[in-house]
Amino acid sequence: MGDYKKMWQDLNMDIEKHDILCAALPEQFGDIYLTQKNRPDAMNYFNYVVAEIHGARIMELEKYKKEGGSVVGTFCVFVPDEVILATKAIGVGLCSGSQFWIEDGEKVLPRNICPLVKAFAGAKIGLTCPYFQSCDMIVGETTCDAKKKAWEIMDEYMPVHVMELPQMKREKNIKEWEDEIKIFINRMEELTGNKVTVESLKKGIDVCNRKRRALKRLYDLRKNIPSPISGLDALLVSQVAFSDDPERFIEKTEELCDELEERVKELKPNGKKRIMVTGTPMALPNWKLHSIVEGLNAEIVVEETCTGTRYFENEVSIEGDTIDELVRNMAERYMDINCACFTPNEGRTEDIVKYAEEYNIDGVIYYNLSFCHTYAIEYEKIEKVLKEKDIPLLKIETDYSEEDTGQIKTRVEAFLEMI
Ligand code: BJ8
Repeated sequence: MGDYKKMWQDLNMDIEKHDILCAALPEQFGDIYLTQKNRPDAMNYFNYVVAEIHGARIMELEKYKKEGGSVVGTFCVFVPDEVILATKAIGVGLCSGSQFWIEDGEKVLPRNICPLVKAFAGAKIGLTCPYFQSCDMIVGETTCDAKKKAWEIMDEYMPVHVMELPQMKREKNIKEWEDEIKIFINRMEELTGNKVTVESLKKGIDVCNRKRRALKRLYDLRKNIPSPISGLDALLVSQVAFSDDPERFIEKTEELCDELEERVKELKPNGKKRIMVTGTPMALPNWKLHSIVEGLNAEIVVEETCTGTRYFENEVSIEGDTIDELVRNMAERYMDINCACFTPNEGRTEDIVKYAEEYNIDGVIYYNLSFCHTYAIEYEKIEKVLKEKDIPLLKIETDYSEEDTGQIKTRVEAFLEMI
């Protein structure tokens, strides 16, 4: 990474503390990613993004802001990127995937809540994340209790806009989400000074749809036996999708897929067990489960998570001549996401069963971040259905620390032997 000290100082960061994080990440990335054999050449771009994660991309954001642009941070796949793009703002998904931020997060939040929430709070409070420092506003949502209450704390540190996500999927709820999108449009217009028009919204929808298509193409390639890309690499691509420039991301992901298409022609069976991961998201730099599983005789070929299929499945229809019609299209697409915060949430079970077949999987690992109650409770339903279908299932509940790595490895090893 280049020398960005001056930029970080201008962003009012805690340089000393941030240096500790900067020193640890390359080693972690090197050990997990660069030791993989026979990686696609096109992954070099994604390696570069990680190497420059707190540097080059932040420079772009800062340059954009100097030119009068706005940057907003998001935490959930329900926040409609289309609106952010339509107001000419840059949206960045704020990573909350490191143990590094937990200590600071616990200064303002109880210890017994999900690490993702503690990490994002810690990243802001400890002044160790340049993305937070670059953001003019963050956009929260009322998904789980931990997030819902954390916005009130975050509000003391920076402007926060909270979208009220309905927790059922009736027609009335879809209409409520339409209203929330409209309120969000107003707030984004106020923040940026740019009016949303039918044309700008259609443009935003088009970019997001093309991004979804690129990710879907990558995932479809993983259906090959064996997959032409490791689960670790595919996860990295998904994680980068949240913060990279969308057009550049689409181009680089399509390049990667072109290369993988060539690879598919040469593939030979590798005897590895094909695993689906389902559950809570894995924000950058959370590579814990993937590195454990792929360190054994297995490959992860699909993630039914928000850093996986839930991010890109289903497109927003571009049909319509008014903002109201386009907002309705968006509400319909977003309300089709099967997050465990909904009741009931049958769609998720159906998705898991469908993917198990499509990706030809041998077993499912249910990944549950500690203290995420909605996903923990939903486990039972999914277990029941997978049992009926005779699909092996292993539940792993964990946080970002390394303390249980050995124990998880032993459990995954036993699971792989069993299937
Ligand atoms: S749509 S999964 S990104 S809310 S923060 S719910 S892990 S206790 S992230 Fe999520 Fe949107 Fe749903 Fe997806 Fe649990 Fe933690 Fe809450 Fe979490």
